[in-house]
Amino acid sequence: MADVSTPLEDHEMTDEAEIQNYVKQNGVNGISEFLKEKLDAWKKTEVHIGITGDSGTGKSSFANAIKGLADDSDGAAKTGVVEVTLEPTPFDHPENPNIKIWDLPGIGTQTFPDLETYCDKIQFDNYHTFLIFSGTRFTKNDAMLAQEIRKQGRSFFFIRTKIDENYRAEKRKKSFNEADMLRDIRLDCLKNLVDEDYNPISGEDNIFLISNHYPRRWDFDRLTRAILDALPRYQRESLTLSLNALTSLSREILKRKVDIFKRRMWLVAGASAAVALAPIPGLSFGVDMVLISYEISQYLAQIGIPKEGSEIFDILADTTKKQVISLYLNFASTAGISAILAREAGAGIVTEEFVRFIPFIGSAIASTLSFAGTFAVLRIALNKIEAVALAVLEDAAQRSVDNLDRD
Ligand SMILES: Nc1nc2c(ncn2[C@@H]2O[C@H](COP(=O)(O)OP(=O)(O)O)[C@@H](O)[C@H]2O)c(=O)[nH]1
Ligand SMILES: [Mg+2]
Repeated sequence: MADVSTPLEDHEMTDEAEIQNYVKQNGVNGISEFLKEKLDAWKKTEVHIGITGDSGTGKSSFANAIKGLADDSDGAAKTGVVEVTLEPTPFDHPENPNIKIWDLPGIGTQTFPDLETYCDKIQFDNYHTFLIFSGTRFTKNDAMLAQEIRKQGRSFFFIRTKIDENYRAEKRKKSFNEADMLRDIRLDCLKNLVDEDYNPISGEDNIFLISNHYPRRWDFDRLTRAILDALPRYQRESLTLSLNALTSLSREILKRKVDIFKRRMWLVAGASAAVALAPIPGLSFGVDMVLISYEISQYLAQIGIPKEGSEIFDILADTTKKQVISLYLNFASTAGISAILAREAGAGIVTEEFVRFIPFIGSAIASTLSFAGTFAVLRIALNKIEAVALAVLEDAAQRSVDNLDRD
């Protein structure tokens, strides 16, 4: 496994600073390749998340849920099988093999006589963050483990699963109040999470009450965001783009995806302008159309616009379906994209807006029509795709069958 303890400074250096350095040393020679490499960085970044907890607490189910997989779909982890994990075992992400959620042995397992043996086995350094699972309440062991993780300078979260079961049981009572129920569960969870001096190990906010079967409810979305926030930058981007916003119907995740694409737009524009390709018909300047199409195809795929004929597409309202179809028509082919670019160029692309990038990649690139044109077409594409994605989310929310409240 790769060492995940690479110095954070590397990860946190801004693209701007890095590219400025590159241009200082090499001029704009090879800048296109350099920028493209940066664009692909998220795909090559490994993310390692360790999940620990006893058998039956919902670890496998969670690994499926966060990837947006049904328990019985291809590539999903087996759930409901009583197995004692003795070796860290990865649940792979079906689309992004670099995202690894690790099924770690539970600390309560007989084979680990003490914490030290357990820690030797786990090797905390190999993970970016830890999720400690319980289906009931946390134990002294969980508390010790969290302290050890903290000592190793890693973050952890406590996850209490199966909230739907509590909900179902409690709902039958006349005095039922959901907020009270959640508060009681939370307080109960906190009880054992204290150190030897009875100081709390975790704040209430670090306990997440979730249901793997109803990820649109309770803390599932908040947990997903908390995990993202605990990761270094490239890992965060990689996991963000690999998540399915529809799983938790999360506008927040959707927005985060869009923001990542917005922030890198100028890298694409830079790489596109750096290659002096023959102009496309109707345009007075050259762009790297292959790169532009590729980037827009990433928007469509990673933001999660459903394909025609897919299960999600079928539940959409007719107006949304039309929007989706027109998106693919306009943005999934170089012909469609060229047409938009030509139209924009006709409307008079302004380059002044982009002088702010001159300090980073120089005016030879940032003040060209190629740069501005690429930027303009990407911005149009992303705005449209975001708007349609919101409509899809809206439809999915309305049509989502939540049978929890039916009976
Ligand atoms: N009601 C409910 N059942 C769950 C939840 N998470 C997991 N389960 C069920 O609990 C059982 C054990 O889950 P599994 O994911 O295999 O647990 P693991 O042993 O920790 O990997 C399975 O039957 C799951 O369907 C949940 O949030 N709610
Ligand atoms: Mg399992």
